[in-house]
Amino acid sequence: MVGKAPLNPKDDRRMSQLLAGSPKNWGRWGPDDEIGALNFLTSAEILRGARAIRQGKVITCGELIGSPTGDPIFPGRAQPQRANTQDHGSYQAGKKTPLPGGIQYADDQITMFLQGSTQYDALGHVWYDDQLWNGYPASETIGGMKKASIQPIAERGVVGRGVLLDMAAARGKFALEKGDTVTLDDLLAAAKKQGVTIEKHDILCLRIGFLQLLHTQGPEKFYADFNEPGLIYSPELVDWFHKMEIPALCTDTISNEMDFDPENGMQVTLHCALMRNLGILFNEICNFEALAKDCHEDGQWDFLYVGAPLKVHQGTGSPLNVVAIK
Ligand code: UVW
Repeated sequence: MVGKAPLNPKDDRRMSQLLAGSPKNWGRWGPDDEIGALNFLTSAEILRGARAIRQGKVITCGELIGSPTGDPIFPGRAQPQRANTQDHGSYQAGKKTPLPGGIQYADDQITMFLQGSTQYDALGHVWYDDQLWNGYPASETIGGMKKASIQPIAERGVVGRGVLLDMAAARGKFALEKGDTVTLDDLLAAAKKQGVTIEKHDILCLRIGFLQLLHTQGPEKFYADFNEPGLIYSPELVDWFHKMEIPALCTDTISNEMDFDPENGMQVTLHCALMRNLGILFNEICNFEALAKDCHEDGQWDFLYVGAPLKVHQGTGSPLNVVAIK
């Protein structure tokens, strides 16, 4: 547990040591569960979310795929590549024959990482100690995720009451920048400032604003010393997510958290504490610009959140376009 002997930076079991006393939802929904905290989103919770529809507004929160200024992408992953395989030019060049009736059509294909745009991580996407969500062995990931893949989440769909907190605005900024941390106190203070109550089983959406800087700063500056601003690990934060039974954490950053913990230097600690241990769904690379603007204007920070990832067999994640309905 934290606060005991300092963690040795060369020790491969540091995450295990840090999270030794951290809460786990393993087994809570049986030995075969693959959707984790989405189990909290019962019919009653979906109806509670539907009660946030008060104006008939629909706002989508997906990032543009194939943006002319580059897509936000975790370092080491390639940009999505979309290319036409045929179009009007193919017919003009005589490479394609129109269909009977003189019909022509355009086709294209895309090569991208399943985590390469607005997306959900499958619960088995990140692990330590050779165990995934619910205790499945890490060997289940080899060649395709046999356990805790995105498919069961896609079959279920993700619907509930969403609440947006504009963490950048709460700090008087357009966007949080590298080095800016977000703690539990920051979350609660932002909610208070916005006049919104985070209720048990809410889908928590955080606007950090950082990804907008990719388009204004350019990729070189944006990716230099890559360490996104955002949530940082604390036992209190993890306990709060656990107690509030939060089904999903959604942000407009690539990792949903500060990549490297400022105290211990470990990477993606919250993927381990929240996703792997509590089964909380991670929705990353959202674009909350339009939603935040609308919430600032009308003062309504809750909405029905709808997310439908693709049913990718054995996928480690899936792109999706999140829909917020007010
Ligand atoms: C990793 O955590 C490695 O990736 P992502 O931020 O896409 O979940």
